[in-house]
Amino acid sequence: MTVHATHNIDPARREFYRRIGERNLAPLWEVLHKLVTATPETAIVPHLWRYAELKPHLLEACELITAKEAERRVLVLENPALPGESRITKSLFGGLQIILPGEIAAPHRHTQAALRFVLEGEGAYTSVDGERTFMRPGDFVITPSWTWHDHGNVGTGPMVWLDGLDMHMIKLFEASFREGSGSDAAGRVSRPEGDSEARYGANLLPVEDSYRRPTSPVFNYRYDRTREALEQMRRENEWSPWHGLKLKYANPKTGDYAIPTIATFIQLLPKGFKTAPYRSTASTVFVCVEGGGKTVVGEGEATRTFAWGPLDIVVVPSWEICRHEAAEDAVLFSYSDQGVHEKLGFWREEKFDA
Ligand code: 1HN
Repeated sequence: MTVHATHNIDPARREFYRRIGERNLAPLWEVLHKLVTATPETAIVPHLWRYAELKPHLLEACELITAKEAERRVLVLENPALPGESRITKSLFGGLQIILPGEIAAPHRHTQAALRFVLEGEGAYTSVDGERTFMRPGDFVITPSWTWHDHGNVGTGPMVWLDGLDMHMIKLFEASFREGSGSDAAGRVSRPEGDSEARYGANLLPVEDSYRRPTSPVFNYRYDRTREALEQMRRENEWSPWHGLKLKYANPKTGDYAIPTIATFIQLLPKGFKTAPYRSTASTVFVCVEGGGKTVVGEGEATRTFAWGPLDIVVVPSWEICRHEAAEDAVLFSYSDQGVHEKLGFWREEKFDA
């Protein structure tokens, strides 16, 4: 959209703009307030994907293309305001991947870091950097930037997970690299299952440690342990008015988010809990892991309400006021670009009274 109010522009100025345009120059004063807005302007809209509506299409995709042919059989969650751009938020990718028994998704690596949040099924593994982990529903698994990874399903039913990637940050900086499985190193299992959990997942860290990535060395944050932590903590009754009981998935070496570019959280809202209105600069994707409730986004005429149940996915844009209500005990997983906002110093949040 061009914002030049040409009918108001003095002809001398218009003529000047035309001439400087030929030199690839333009007047900032015509666009300054469009560029530097008083508050965030979001290109995306809030949206809900109901798992029950998605699942049949995932199964249909299985009949139309093999995992081998697709490389990754993923249905992209497209923000309705940005069709064709493979964006769930401006900066993040979201998609649902399905893998059938006996299938493998061949090794590859890319600069984009990825998370998997397991929705359904069992018997599939992912291997990252030479170590396998079998995934179960609710597990949060990470693939650091430029690590070889592949998936396989040795179980008896389909397995579905959510893929979240820092895709559009990498694209913004034009720093995308990808490598296929031609290399010998690709997908070779070099460490026993459970190795990283033993080294880094027991509140212990090796004194002599060669691990140097900024991403967490723990690559499967298992749901049984996560759920147990929430259940134990709820007894202390320390509910945040804005978040209920909310924990971040942390890198045990640094205390940072598990993936530096993607902030990830798990939160418990007990039955009947209503969070106080809240907004932040991070556009956020929520997944209902258990229970049910609703999310109210926006203000006044533009208010939208999304009722969710297990495995439904809701996206909330930057700076839109948001609150949740739990109709029953609810567990929400979420991911956003908050970690980048914080590291670069432009993170903002606003907490309202209930
Ligand atoms: C990817 O490599 C995976 O490895 C999943 O499972 C989703 C979406 C965009 C680009 C690469 C995977 C992806 C992806």
